Amino acid sequence: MDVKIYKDLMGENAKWAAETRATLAGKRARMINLIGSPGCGKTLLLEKSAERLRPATRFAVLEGDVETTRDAERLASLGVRVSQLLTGGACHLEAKLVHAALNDLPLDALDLVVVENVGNLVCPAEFDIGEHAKVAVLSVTEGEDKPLKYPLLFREAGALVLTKTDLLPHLTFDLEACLGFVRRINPALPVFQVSALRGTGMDAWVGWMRRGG
Ligand SMILES: Nc1nc2c(ncn2[C@@H]2O[C@H](COP(=O)(O)OP(=O)(O)O)[C@@H](O)[C@H]2O)c(=O)[nH]1
Ligand SMILES: [Mg+2]
Repeated sequence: MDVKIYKDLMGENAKWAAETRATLAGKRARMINLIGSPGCGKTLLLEKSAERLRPATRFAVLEGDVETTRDAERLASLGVRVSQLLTGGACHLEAKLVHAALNDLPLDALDLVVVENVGNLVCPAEFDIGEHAKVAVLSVTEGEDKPLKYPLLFREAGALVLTKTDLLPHLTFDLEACLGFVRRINPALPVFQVSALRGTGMDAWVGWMRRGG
């Protein structure tokens, strides 16, 4: 009797993530993977980081989205080298797609590759794309309890960027409670409190980016 085989998709993903790690191993370039909810400020953070990274840090962006090239166009208009990765419905970037886009980059001429993952606090945290570090991006408008409710991302991350801090005076967001929840899940996680809009906290964050996680 024939036996049906169902392929382990995560296993396939792990294989491509390993390929990417092998590609990056011999290079100077580091790769970081920005993960956060839709609208938490990932693209504005990148736009404002780009101004500070240049010209000392040579970088490229891989923009993950379900549909549309809007975010990539925002960055391209600033002169940033950017490729758009469209998942066609999937809620996260898979390692195979990232690997293909990475291979088309001039890696020898880059110090940093930044991936903006599909806006989602859950799925992208489960998928290794061969990055050096995942970065959790959480805006203060989302509520202080999100690290407790979505712990995997905060456990997996190498840094947390807490965005839109300029809005704190208008919100009931409990900053100390949020930081306490984060420490409970990942005590050593570096936290960068930033307002990309106002520029607050950007220098410390961009310093971390330069080191590449
Ligand atoms: N007040 C404020 N708004 C911000 C800040 N960063 C992003 N936004 C706004 O939040 C919305 C979503 O930003 P975007 O970068 O597109 O988020 P993404 O979906 O995570 O890429 C936009 O209206 C931004 O102008 C910030 O630091 N302060
Ligand atoms: Mg975006």
